[in-house]
Amino acid sequence: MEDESTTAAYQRNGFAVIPGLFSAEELLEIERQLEAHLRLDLVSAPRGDVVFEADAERSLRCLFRIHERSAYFDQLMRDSRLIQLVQQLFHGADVVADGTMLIDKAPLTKYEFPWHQDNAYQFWNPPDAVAVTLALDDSTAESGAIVCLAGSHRESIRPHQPSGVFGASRSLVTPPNAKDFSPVTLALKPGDVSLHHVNTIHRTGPNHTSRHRRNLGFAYHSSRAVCDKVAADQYKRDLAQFLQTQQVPV
Ligand SMILES: O=C(O)CCC(=O)C(=O)O
Repeated sequence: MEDESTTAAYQRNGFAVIPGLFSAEELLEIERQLEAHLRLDLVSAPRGDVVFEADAERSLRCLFRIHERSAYFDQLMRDSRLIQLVQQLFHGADVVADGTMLIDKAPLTKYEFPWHQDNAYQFWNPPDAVAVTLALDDSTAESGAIVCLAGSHRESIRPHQPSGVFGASRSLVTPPNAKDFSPVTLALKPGDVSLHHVNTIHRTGPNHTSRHRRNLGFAYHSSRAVCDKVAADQYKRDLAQFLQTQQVPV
């Protein structure tokens, strides 16, 4: 695996793309496992872990903490290629795998995940943590790919507020100034993987295409990073309270 340039790109920009990390054959197996898992999990997952679209189709938007209910996806999160990749970003520190989620932007869905930094709700200190995204479909500017602001991972965490978008917990109070950073669309093909630093400012746009845009997301932190439990617990309480006041499509 050629990782020197991945690490360099990640350190410079706060994100990187690794094309073709998973083969077509592996993707077929992931799809098979996902289909079987969804059949069961969509009826039994805890209320906060599943978000549906509010339209007539009621298609799935997000499924969180899949690794807690699926041995297969727990293993996938620990795939040696993913762990090695992340370990290099952490300069050899041990990698702790935190979770697996699925984000499915259904055809022609208009919502955005507004600009945010993942550490606004993960609270790692130091911010040695990374989100890994495995594309199951084509992720393009038209289908709502992740857009990262190059170099923004060197920023500290900016003020955030509830995003108002189901599935996206927090967003920046003030959108970033377009002149400060270059936005880069992480275009992915099925089997490609992207990495973004937990402080990188990023968003996703609507899906203007007639096809699904599904991403499997994996979260990791380094053994050097400590979670601010007080902030994390407060965040969980705020989120639960916020969800109670909303008409969450279930
Ligand atoms: O994959 C997506 O659509 C959401 C990605 C995202 O915002 C995140 O990983 O924090």
